[in-house]
Amino acid sequence: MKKEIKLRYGISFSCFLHASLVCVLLLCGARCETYTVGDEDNWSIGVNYLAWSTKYNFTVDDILVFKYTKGEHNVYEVSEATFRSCDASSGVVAKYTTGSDQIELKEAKEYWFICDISGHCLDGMRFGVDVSQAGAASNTTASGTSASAPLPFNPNPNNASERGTSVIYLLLVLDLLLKFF
Ligand SMILES: *[C@@H]1O[C@H](CO)[C@@H](O)[C@H](O)[C@H]1NC(C)=O
Ligand SMILES: *[C@@H]1O[C@H](CO)[C@@H](O)[C@H](O)[C@H]1NC(C)=O
Ligand SMILES: *[C@@H]1O[C@H](CO)[C@@H](O)[C@H](O)[C@H]1NC(C)=O
Ligand SMILES: *[C@@H]1O[C@H](CO)[C@@H](O)[C@H](O)[C@H]1NC(C)=O
Ligand SMILES: [Cu+2]
Repeated sequence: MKKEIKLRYGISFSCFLHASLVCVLLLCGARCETYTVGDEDNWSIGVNYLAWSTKYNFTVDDILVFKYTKGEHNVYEVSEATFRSCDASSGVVAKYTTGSDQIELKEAKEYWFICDISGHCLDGMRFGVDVSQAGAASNTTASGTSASAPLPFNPNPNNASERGTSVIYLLLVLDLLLKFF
């Protein structure tokens, strides 16, 4: 843990020096979380997604992954009214059908999702998430990590997703290369 913090401060320092695209990517890499909808149950019938959606606090740039067998389900982003009625003849914002749909929560707002396969929405394949601005909700007093950071880099005290961490390592290497060549 200590090593990781040190690494992140190292990165934030080189961020400060470079103020580069790499830096912008790093900020996202450290902050974004990826959530599999339904956790190990994936996106399927017979799961209480309203309960699932209250398990986490979602912030801007988080990613929702819907896993299901292509053709058996789908994912529609819809309006709140369509979420409530389960009638997707109107109010559809976006449709996803690949079976492994990654949806980035880009804005601080409420998002509503349903499955549009006949009957599935009414059977519980629907939920909403209220996405908050990054930083607004996270107020963890982790020992010595957050208080004294003078740089615009906010190390997430919660576990970063594996994806985020590997992005950091990749970009750290990139950043070092940029320094030396
Ligand atoms: C959820 O999806 C993953 C990967 O797509 C798969 O390996 C796993 O078996 C699925 N779980 C269930 C309960 O279907
Ligand atoms: C979400 O945020 C609320 C208040 O901001 C907090 O009480 C709750 O514990 C948080 N939940 C999680 C899973 O972090
Ligand atoms: C964070 O927590 C501290 C005390 O624990 C409190 O004084 C402060 O107002 C909180 N900040 C936010 C943004 O909630
Ligand atoms: C963070 O990850 C470690 C292992 O990578 C795990 O043991 C620990 O429970 C996780 N903590 C939280 C809050 O998820
Ligand atoms: Cu379905």
